Amino acid sequence: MTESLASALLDQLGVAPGVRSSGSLRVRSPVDGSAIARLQSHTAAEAAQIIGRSREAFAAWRDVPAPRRGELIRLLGEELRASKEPLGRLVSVETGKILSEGLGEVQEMIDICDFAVGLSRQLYGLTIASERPGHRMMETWHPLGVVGVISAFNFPVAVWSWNFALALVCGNAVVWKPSEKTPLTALACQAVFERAARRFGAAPANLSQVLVGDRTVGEVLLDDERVALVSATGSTRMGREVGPRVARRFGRTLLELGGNNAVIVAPTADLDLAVRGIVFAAAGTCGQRCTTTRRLIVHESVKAALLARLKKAYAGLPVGNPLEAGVLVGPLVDGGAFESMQAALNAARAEGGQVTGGERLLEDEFPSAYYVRPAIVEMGAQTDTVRRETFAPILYVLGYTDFADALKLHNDVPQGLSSSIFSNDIRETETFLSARGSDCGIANVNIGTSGAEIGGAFGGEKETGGGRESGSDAWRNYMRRATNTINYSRELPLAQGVRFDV
Ligand code: UN1
Repeated sequence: MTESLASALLDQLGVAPGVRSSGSLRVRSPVDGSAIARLQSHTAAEAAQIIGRSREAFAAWRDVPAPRRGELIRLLGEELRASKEPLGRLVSVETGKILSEGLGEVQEMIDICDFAVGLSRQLYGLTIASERPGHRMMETWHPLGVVGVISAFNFPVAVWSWNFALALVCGNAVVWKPSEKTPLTALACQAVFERAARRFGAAPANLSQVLVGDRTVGEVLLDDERVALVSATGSTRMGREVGPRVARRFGRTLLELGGNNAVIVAPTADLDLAVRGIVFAAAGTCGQRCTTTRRLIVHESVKAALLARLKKAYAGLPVGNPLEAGVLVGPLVDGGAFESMQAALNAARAEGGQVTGGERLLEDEFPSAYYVRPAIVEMGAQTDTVRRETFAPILYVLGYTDFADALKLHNDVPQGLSSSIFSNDIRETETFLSARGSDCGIANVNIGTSGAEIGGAFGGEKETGGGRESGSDAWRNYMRRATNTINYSRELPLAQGVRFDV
């Protein structure tokens, strides 16, 4: 069933049938575990050729004025609007997220295109006062060259688009290595982009290329000196390898790694909002967002009431085929994810945790897919298991009485992506947002940890990797800064008053 659906969607999106039916890389849908395509992986030698072609594309593209480059991204936004429905559906088939979230992901792509179009006229540098008479200083921003994008299965297209739209208006060419779990949506994006490029007319060939395969092809991007920036989204384990390896050749990296995001619920919290915010962020997307809420730090005075409501909401969550209306929680991506979830739950039990939910569901209907009841785990302390990111719907619950302790617990994990507080006490909320509050890259008040808008910079601290993508001034990651000093006088004074008369 999913195979024919995937096939119809790929046809509609313009991906040629030939490329999806031969080769040894088998793509499975988490919806029912069935194989939906077979792709040919690139070899390392082919990857190197792809990088070479990207470099040539860059050499032509950097000469195109940035607002013209923006026009290509404007057309990409139009093509994405036209393809939103099939692409969103394909995202659901390939990742298992519910259709509304699949469509939301495409909307996120459209939004970043709009943002990048505006940006294409705003790649500003500063003008700086020179200490020398008859001199002027300024900054100019230039493209980097080839940008390698390594993306994860859970946001298979949005994260690429954050990188791609900005990288292109900044004048770069992009080589994209999608997760081997989700290469079909990548091929679809490539087809959509090619339609935009044809309408644009004058775009150099190979501005966008997709590398298909497992980590061995991705590794070519890490080691090839022609790749100026590697933007990688995935696990901390992956980032630990990518960062030093690219740094060894002085390449740049932009890392978006694991999160272990917490919500603090204070005594003054609006519990109606908190319940809705927490359930979406903790159980939505089957716990497979890097921004998923994994820890709940709740004041003892409201803990029992909040837990009762959360357990009730969890028990009633419609778990099932993500393409069906009314379903709110789809499957885990695969059996490996299911095993990691069970291992974490067992470890938490051994540490004294009380687990509600977490069991496999719908096994009869979908023997090769992994549906679960999202889990709530009441913990007596923030143990090693709680401090680890498990990419599954597990919400660890910890109590607190003193706000300072809540903050300490909050920050006492290795990751630092997203965070939020539900409170109507301005002292608490402002403290949470202050320098001694949340140590994360994203800190929210009275909304959950996930579902960030594209306008802000997205990313986090500590083991999350420090990168910032998407909105605000994240575009600077895709450019290099040159400082220029221009002498319009007939003298040659030296800076710092140095005399060197020849
Ligand atoms: C991710 O999970 O890798 O903030 C990205 C969010 C989405 C992006 C998540 N806009 O949850």
